[in-house]
Amino acid sequence: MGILIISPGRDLKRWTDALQAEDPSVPLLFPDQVQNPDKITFALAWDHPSGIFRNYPNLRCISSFGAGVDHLINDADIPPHIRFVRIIDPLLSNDMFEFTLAVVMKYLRKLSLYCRYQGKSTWKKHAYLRMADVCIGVMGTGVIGNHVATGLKKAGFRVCGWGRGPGRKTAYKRYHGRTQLRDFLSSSNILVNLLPLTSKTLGIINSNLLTSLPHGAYLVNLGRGAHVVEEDLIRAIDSGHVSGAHLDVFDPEPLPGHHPFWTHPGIDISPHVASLTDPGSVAPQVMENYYRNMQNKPLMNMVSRELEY
Ligand code: OXD
Repeated sequence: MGILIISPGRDLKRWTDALQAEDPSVPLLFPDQVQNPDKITFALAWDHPSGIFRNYPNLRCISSFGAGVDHLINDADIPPHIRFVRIIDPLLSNDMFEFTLAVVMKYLRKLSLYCRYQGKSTWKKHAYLRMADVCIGVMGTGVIGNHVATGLKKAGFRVCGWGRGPGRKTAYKRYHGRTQLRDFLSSSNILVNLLPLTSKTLGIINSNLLTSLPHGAYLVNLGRGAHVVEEDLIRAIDSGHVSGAHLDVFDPEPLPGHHPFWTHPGIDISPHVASLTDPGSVAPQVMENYYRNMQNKPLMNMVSRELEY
């Protein structure tokens, strides 16, 4: 009975406050407070210690703290009957849109360069790009990617998207499947990665993909660090084929202090902050899934363990 919460290193006060406000009668338990592991049927988890779920023989459902579930999919110790659910939240999608817009505008107007100039008291002007000069390619057109692509289109950009299957009708041109990937890439002056990390997308941003982009293209990685083959990205930027990258996600995180990305002049870094799950906004859906799991009802925002997202 109750929700088992596992997220080492995270300050969980806002989460426990939000869940308690939603339903004060539901006990919230951390692993060291669980007296009877047999009673745990529902967990909320992020970056859990591998193998920890073996301690809860009656666990039936694990909710991710966020949109991504690669941390759950990649734990081979979690038995196949345990269902995974993820967070789908309009605030999470819109925060991702706002962050993407900020990064794209920073790139067009060369703001990173001026920040570097400020450090050296340098007064030097450069030509800039306009919205009309670029087409943004959004790779991954699920709930978040579709919201980002639609928002960028509404803001006045030319936008195209790429996803696994044909999918629904969209406000932007959407490519799908491996056969249309090259056409999508050749249209993308700015490539925004919002794919889930799966066995099929691991290392997808490699030299093959990067050379298919138009000369001078810019990469924005908001998916997962492991989507990128790091040496291939550095080589593509050093050769001038890719003009630079904004990276928000890394493998591992935090990005180690000695990593070449930190000092590369073509790379801007943010610490996995593009879109942070808001506990108050998502507590109702976590609680709803807790009730549904207790009553053996169909869950909200179920993950396909076969598709891995
Ligand atoms: C998520 C994330 O998956 O924060 O929600 O990366």
